Amino acid sequence: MRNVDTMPFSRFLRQVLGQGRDLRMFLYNISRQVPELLDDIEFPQVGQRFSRRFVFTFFGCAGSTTPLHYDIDMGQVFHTVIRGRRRVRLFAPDQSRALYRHPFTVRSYVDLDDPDFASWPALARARGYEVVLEPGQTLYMPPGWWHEYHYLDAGIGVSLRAPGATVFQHLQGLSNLLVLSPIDRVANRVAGRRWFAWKSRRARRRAEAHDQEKTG
Ligand SMILES: O=C(O)CCC(=O)C(=O)O
Repeated sequence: MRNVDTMPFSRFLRQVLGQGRDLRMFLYNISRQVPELLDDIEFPQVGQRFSRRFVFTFFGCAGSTTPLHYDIDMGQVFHTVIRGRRRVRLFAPDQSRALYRHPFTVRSYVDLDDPDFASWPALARARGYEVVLEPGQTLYMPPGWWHEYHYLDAGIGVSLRAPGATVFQHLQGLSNLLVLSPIDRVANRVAGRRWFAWKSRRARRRAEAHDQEKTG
């Protein structure tokens, strides 16, 4: 999440889209940064209360990957590709243990391209979907759905967000943002690698327990 360079937006676009420089920008909120662009967006009438305050855009060169996670606020997301194809892998929330979710986070660190089933045996049982999105296509991601994006071309995407569909999802989002994530941030600062290793071990134990429950 750290800033690696600072430059005018136009130069960023030229370098990433034109010259293939390996720079990425995620969660660039155009409502805050370039609010006039909101006039170019037609919010679809599909019965959702779309946020106009959080309209996130995503930029990356060919080969960029947004690692496997689900959105911390448990919102509903409509992701539209503006430019470039991207491959998306999706898993339902009930796959969290098979994906070895790290506690206190919404992240998984399994490698889906080169899965190491000796280290992550439960991963063999994970069931998901894979789709290639073309420019102009929109993917709906319900709250808590895991997603990994891989840019097949240099590209731009934009995500419209609506609140979670149930009270439970709202509460989960608040708890993620106000309780779990701050604990994780502090523990990262204090214990760094040891904290990461503890989360990995805990994720493994949960996956094993889940496997045992399944196999009786
Ligand atoms: O386009 C990307 O790189 C990631 C998109 C994403 O994670 C989202 O819309 O929530």
